[in-house]
Amino acid sequence: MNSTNESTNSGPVSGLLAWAEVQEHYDRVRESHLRELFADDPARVERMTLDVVGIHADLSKHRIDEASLSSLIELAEQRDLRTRIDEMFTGVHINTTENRAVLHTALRLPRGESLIVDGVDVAAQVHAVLDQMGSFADRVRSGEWTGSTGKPIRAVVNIGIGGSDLGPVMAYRALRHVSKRDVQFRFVSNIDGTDIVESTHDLDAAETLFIVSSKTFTTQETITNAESARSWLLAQLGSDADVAKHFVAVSTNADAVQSFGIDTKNMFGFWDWVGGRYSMDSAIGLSLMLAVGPDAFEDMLAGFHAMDEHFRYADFDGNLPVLMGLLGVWYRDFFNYQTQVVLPYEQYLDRFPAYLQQLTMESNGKSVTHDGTPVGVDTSAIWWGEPGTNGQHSFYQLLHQGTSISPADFIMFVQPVNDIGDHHDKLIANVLAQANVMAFGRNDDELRAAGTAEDLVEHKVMPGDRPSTTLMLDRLTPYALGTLISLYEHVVFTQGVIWGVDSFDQWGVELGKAMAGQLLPALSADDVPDLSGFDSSTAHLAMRYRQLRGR
Ligand code: G6Q
Repeated sequence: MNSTNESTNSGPVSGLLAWAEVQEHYDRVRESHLRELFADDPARVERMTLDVVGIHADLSKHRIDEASLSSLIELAEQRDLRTRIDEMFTGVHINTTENRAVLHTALRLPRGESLIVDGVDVAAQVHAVLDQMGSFADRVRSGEWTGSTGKPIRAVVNIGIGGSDLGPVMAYRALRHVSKRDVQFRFVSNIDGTDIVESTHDLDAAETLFIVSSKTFTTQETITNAESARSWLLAQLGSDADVAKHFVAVSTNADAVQSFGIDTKNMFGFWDWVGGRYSMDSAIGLSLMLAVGPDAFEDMLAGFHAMDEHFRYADFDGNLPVLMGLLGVWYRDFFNYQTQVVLPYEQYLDRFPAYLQQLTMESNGKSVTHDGTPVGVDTSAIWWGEPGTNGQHSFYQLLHQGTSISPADFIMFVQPVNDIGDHHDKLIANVLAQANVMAFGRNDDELRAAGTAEDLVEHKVMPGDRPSTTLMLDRLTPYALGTLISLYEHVVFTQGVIWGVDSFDQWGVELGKAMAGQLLPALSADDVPDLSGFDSSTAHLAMRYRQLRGR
């Protein structure tokens, strides 16, 4: 093997000496069931539990021992993770294919701190926009800002997609319990006309504010939805209505905002060093701030920042994002587990798995390293999930007895937001039970001892040895939410560094967009289009569509 001890983040990770050592540990540890790992090490839970900025993280139910975990940490050292972290936090252009800094951590620097990047104090810029957002949010929330007829705003509709939608809608849903309940919040993303129609059909335009959220302000879905929103508004309020009272923009593209007809004084800016999927705590979170208010938004930023500091400075052996990131590599590349499931036992986090799907898979669903050579090992797992306990009545069967193994992240809160009856104790009993059964299962001897009919024993065997992390937090506050999101951002970062990929580009989504752009005129043209440039299947489907639409 072409092994080297040198620190490097380019080229295949499998060439590192530490990779071979991790492989050796895997060959050993794979033979031990979690039952044995627990039996052999009475101090295991204590040793493998971390308390990090309000998150009590139990990593003991992982198929790993001390020596193998140390080899993974050595891998991170050899991949120079520490330097890469410093580079991210200080504004080095680590998004190499787009030649950009990656500074979402600057979005949550405390007021008064400064961070000079390329000669500019980006922290001061961030706080200037936060102040602009805060005073706008106060005006809307107090009723001082009114629509064109003088009515206060009772509905806020965020129009955006991908990174300009998933974060805001996830966080809004997570923090509904601290939101302004007399204002409705809606999120429109899909180009499917149903989305904008269903999101506006019961609203009074005179009381509605649209936030058009788009970093580029060129995204087809968002601009199309924004145009339809404007038509809907004018249809209700008359063509001479003051549209500026009902539309604000969040963007980096002032020219495009202006040409859409939105007053740039009602535009909230951010910067090219904020990636879409890392932008929910920038001005892209304006809808969230309108919902929860500037103070709660600031609390959330403080949570983000606390986790940032932990990630930046904690030793790797006590660094939660690093350890969770390395465990992901361990399972993906050595155990060959292909998916990772996220199971929040908190209804308010119902969109958290969807949010994480973009964060993880758009970041690390890559096949080449920074220098364009093949990664050579498997990269991002497929992430998925649903809130508990709903999933227990559907796909958990596969988690427990299926032939594919999905490591799970269980997320739970000690204090219920809605403390009614014994709902919460029942919820917690379920999450603890599921993690227990995944790890330890039931073997045939135990089933027989419990009197199970012989012909059902094999059906009821629960193999166990299915790993999970349990994250226990006190209560779902804005601060706690910030820590959780930041945790996963840095898990993704850690894994991207190990694999040597650019976690901040997304070239894989471009070709489909370009192809849709080429097909659109062919679908709507009056004359029979020339589809000879397309494959016969696409051409056939396009022609059938035209025919059935009477074209
Ligand atoms: C995120 C991606 C992508 C992006 C959307 C919306 O990292 O780049 O999901 O956020 O395509 O882009 P705009 O904000 O430019 O409309």
